[in-house]
Formats: sequence, structure tokens, C-alpha cells
Amino acid sequence: MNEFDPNSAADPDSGIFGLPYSYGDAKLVYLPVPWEATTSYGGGTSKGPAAILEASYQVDLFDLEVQKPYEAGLHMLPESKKIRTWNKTAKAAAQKVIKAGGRIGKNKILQKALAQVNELSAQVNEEVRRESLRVMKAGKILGLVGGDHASPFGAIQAMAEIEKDFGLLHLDAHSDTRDAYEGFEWSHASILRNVIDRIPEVKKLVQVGIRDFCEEEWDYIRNSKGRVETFFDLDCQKKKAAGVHWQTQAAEIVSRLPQKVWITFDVDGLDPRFCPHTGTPVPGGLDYAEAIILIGEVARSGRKIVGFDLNEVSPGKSGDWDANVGARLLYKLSAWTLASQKLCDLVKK
Ligand SMILES: [Mn+2]
Repeated sequence: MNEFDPNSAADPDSGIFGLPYSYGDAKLVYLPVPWEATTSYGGGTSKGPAAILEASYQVDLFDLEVQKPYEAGLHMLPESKKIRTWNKTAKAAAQKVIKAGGRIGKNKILQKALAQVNELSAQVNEEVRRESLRVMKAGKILGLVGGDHASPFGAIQAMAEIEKDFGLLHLDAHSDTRDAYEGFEWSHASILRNVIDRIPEVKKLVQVGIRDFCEEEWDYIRNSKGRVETFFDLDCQKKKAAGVHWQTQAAEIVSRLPQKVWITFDVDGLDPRFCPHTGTPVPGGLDYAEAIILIGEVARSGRKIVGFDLNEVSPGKSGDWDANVGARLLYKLSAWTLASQKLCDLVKK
């Protein structure tokens, strides 16, 4: 620790962001989940955690808003070999179902493939729940790094064992409130539906950036009696065009959240120029700075960010841009989470 210099280039043998912290020293622990079984379009998000780790060495540690978030100790756990193996098996089985458009009918092979994907998905959820709970019970903050958006279900379940009343701030292009998309009970496109239907401790879901959804989801949101509140991207853009600043909108969005907040960040909530290789890119979306302002607003409002996940970062084949954005988002999520828990300085402006 004595030799660690936050101003110099990262030591290649160091941990995430070039930091020297072990699991025991760290207040915030990242759980990488290389899982993308039900990815329906572009693949590669299972390589997200490794790519973000690699890109993290380029991130400068001093933060304009939060100053020295790294001093609380940040550490990334190793990837689970089990999940990696399950991902391979489940992905191969899922491809058969996806090719048939989810219409399996009485086809025995497809029925078996679907059952296998659902079973392995449940296993991943349980593994993630157990591992997340271990971290949380040690008094540490959990930041999950996916994987596709199905990855964090177990972590949110674990959070619900600790916190009995919290809300979700959800940044995404998609509502992810479909019922078992393509027949997959644990599809990335059903993650928030599963959270709302199965985790009663999540009292409120506030969605931002949403611009791709189906009628079933529209109805689900409207019938949720206010438990799901969606700030559609087009509505936000129209307000901006009419002169309502993003800062004003961010404050309004955050005002709908309870005191304790989990942030679930699907990187495709951003404009695709920040994540061109993500699984399901959609035109429109938030600017990088708008996302940062929104996350910061949660902490500035006096709310507590209890944990978070960042998912759907896919490095693609051509360079490391997506991972670079992902690593920076991860650092800002961490910084604001620590600041909201008064675990590092916060420059008040
Ligand atoms: Mn999503």
C-alpha cells in the first residue's frame, strides 16, 4: 500500500483500476458475471467483465465530483468458472429456441433445450444470490458486472434479504418487462418483470431511456398502479427540445424513488455511439454526461445508493471503445455509491 501512487500509471499486476486492494481491504466489491445465455441479437456480453477490467487501468482515479472514491477500497472478484461453463451450455441450447422464434410447440428437442436454459438460468441466479449475500453480509457494497441483463437478478434478491424497502433506478433502451421472452423464464428481456413480480421488497421501479418496448409491456407499466414508472426517452427528448434542462428532469426522475436505491444500468440506455457492440442497440438514448448527472442526482438528493449492476457491455471485435466507456461508467457508479453512503468526500456544488 505504501508504494501505491494514485497519480502514476497502473501497475500491470494490480487490481481493477490499477488499485492495490484485496477483498478484505475493499469496501466496494465487484462481482463479474460472464452470463449471456438468452441474448437474442448481438453476443459478447459474457466477455464484458474481463474487457472492463482490462480497460479499467486507463481510468484516472481522481474524480471531479467525488474526489477520491478509490480510497474506500475497490476490488473485483475472480470470474466464476462454473458460470462460464453454464453459459456455454445454456447459450448453445438457447440458440435452438431462438432460431425457432421461441415457437417450440410439441418439438421434443426444443422443449428439452428450453428446459435446460431455464434450469441453468435458475442455477446462475442462485449462485449470484449466494455470492452477493456473502459480500453484503461482510459489510461491503456490491457492484455486479454483467453479462447480459439477466445477470443481476440474484444480486437484487440478495439485496432484498438485507433491505426491506428499496427502489430501482433502471437505465435502459428496453423496458425488460416482458413475460418470459421467447419462452425463457429468465430472459434478459424479462429481468425487471421478474424483479417486480418476485421481489416484493422492491417497492418502486423507475425506468429511464426506454425507447423499445411492446404493447404487453406498455400495458404492464400502466397496470402496475404506479409501482413501475417509466420516463420514455422520446418524452424526455421532447421536454429538452421545449427547454426543460436535463438537470431539472433528473431531479424529477429521482424524486420518484424511495430513500434507498439500487441502480440497474443496461449500457444500451446510452446513445449507441457509446456502446456500438452492445447486444441490442437502439437509436436515441442518454448522453454519457446525462447518465452521470442522473446517477449523481440520486446521491445529491440525499438518497442512499445501496448497490448497483452494470450490464450488456460487449467489447465486440474491433477495439476497446465499449469497454472503455463501461469502465468509466463503473467508476462513476462506484464513486456516487460511496459518496451516497458517506464513505468518501463529496464536493458540494
Ligand atoms: Mn436491459
